[in-house]
Amino acid sequence: RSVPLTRALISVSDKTGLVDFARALAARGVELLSTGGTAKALREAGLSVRDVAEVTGFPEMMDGRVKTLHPKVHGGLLALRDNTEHLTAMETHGIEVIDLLVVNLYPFEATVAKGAAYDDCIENIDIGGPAMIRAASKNHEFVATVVDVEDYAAVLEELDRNDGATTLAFRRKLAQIAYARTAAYDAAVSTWMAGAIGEETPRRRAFAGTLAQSLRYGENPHQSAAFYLDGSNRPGVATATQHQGKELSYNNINDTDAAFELVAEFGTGAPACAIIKHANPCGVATGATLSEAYTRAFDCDRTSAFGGIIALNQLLDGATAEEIVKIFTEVVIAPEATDEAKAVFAAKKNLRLLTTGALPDPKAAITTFRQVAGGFLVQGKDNGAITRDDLKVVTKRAPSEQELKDLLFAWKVAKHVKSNAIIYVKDGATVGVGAGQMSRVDSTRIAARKSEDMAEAMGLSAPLTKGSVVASDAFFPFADGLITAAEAGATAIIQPGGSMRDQDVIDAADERGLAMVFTGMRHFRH
Ligand code: 93A
Repeated sequence: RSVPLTRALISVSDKTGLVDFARALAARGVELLSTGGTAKALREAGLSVRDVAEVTGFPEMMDGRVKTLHPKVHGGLLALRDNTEHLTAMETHGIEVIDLLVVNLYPFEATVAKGAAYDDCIENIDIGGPAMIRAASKNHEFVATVVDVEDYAAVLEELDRNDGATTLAFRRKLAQIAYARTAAYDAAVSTWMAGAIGEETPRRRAFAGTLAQSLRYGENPHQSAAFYLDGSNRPGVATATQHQGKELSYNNINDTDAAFELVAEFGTGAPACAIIKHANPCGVATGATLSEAYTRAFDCDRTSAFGGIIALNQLLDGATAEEIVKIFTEVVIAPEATDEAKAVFAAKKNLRLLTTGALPDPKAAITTFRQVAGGFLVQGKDNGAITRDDLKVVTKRAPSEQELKDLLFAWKVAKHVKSNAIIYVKDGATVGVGAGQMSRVDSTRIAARKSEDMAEAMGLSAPLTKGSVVASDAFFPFADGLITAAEAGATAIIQPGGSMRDQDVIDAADERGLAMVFTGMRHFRH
């Protein structure tokens, strides 16, 4: 049914577009009711408004904690206008109907994002706003609810189309949006609290985010997609500044995240670079300079690096930018970039440059989720990390100092490669990556073969796997994977251990003079 719009209650924290919208409503003969700050803004713009305090007969009190929590407000929002009992109650208690509710909530998410103190966050939990939104939306049979500045124009169009009334279909659509907002709001409160009290557990949590961007499409052009912020304000692709290039796609965002999370493992110490294709690294390296780190990462697999996504762990300088633009790259993400680097990139219109101000903390407690048919799988992010003290040497030969360094490097990378993951590393650079195979021995072979291809392309006398070390994200179930790695020239292995056949694998290593360490921790990634 159509409901003529006679009275609107407007109570908004974000006053963007408020005056124009209210003026347009007033011009259509709508009476305006408002809370303190909103009423003040409207009066200053020359509009006539009734204070909610006048309607309720109670002043706003307790620092505004109690403004609209009153039967005269909630009765006006909830009353069924075709129910005689409801109508009698309205008459008895002097309750007037409200046909339109316009509310946007205390900026809780923004308050958390700017790192406000606990008490400040608590004070920004809106109570009266969500209560009204939920009440008005429940009663969408009669009441329209607007929670988003973006919908003001649609309300005016609706009124113009329907002779100053709203239709049920329109009110239903608004109610659906309104409940998404209150659900997201409470989820943000719960998520913040979990962090604030150190209870970052995937159990008993709610999930929601705020829409950052509608994406043109998803993984494929026939899939619709959007990008949401989780409110944590964690440095990364979600909060980055884009300096140039067209809009990021769904796949770009996914790959950029994978690249940046990987390079963040290296902190801000030695310059490091990760190049990602289809969410897997095709080259990761450290170097004396950032430019060297990039070229060494590139040299791991020059073929795959084409059209890749590059993450850097420190200030992107002009020299590195010069190297990067030699081939086509989709996205570069770094904490900062110099003006020279930006100038070099400016000539490459399709290249997106993102800066974040900082690296994400790889140890942060974060909850991840993925959808399965009929549900969600939820888990804490893999923030497991080991040091050399955690390693158990299981072979006759212990790794040399250089091997140890490379083993730990390879292990960091392994965490970011889809299982089954096999990573060959030499002198702080990957020289072969085997990812996402259903058998571990295949990953071992593929990584070695790619390294042979690179050696041929670069005119080297031997593949770089010769004299390398190898990481395996989970244990070798049989000795064949280790034997393949040894044949490719690997001299040391890092793996979790824990297979029934560990002894076979250790024996195969000893026979070939390999050093092997167990981490006791695995890094499956699916
Ligand atoms: O503190 S509250 O939870 N108590 C209330 O009764 C209440 N009613 C509306 N906050 C309340 N609001 C919120 O005030 C609205 O959701 C809106 O965000 C804000 C508008 O206040 P003002 O008009 O004074 O700027």
